[in-house]
Amino acid sequence: MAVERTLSMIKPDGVSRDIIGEVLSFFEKGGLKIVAMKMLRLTKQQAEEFYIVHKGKPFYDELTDYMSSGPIVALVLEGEDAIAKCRKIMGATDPAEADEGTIRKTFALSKGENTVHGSDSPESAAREIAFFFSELEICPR
Ligand code: IDP
Ligand code: MG
Repeated sequence: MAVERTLSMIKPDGVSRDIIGEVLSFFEKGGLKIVAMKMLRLTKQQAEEFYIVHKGKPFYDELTDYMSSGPIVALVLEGEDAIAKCRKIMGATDPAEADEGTIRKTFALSKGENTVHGSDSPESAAREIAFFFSELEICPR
């Protein structure tokens, strides 16, 4: 296992329900360190670019409408095996299939409005971190 970085987001349903702090606690208690963080609202075009790998899928338009519907919090998380660890803490995409004690089981409203994002591979993590943050904005600790 190596120290990795991953890109996470608290999606609009998490920000609008004022559970930012609770979601961050899941990551911090799960052994991941927040090394960068910002709140912003994506435009539809930016959401389409971020989720470009899903272009052509039936949920792409709904997803990018939703992700540009309100503010999100973008995070870089760092730790041993951070990519897999973050996804384990989040739980399955569909909250109905997510394990007990995960963020999505606890908070997600639906398969679409599922509270958090986490990168799925080292390649995605590198692309997604660079989408939101410059190296200067990341604070290793
Ligand atoms: P992930 O976020 O668990 O990696 P992906 O398959 O990469 O899941 O899908 C990206 C996002 O697209 C999901 O988190 C969810 O918000 C949305 N999504 C995925 N599948 C569906 C679906 O079948 N209906 C509605 N939204 C979906
Ligand atoms: Mg994904």
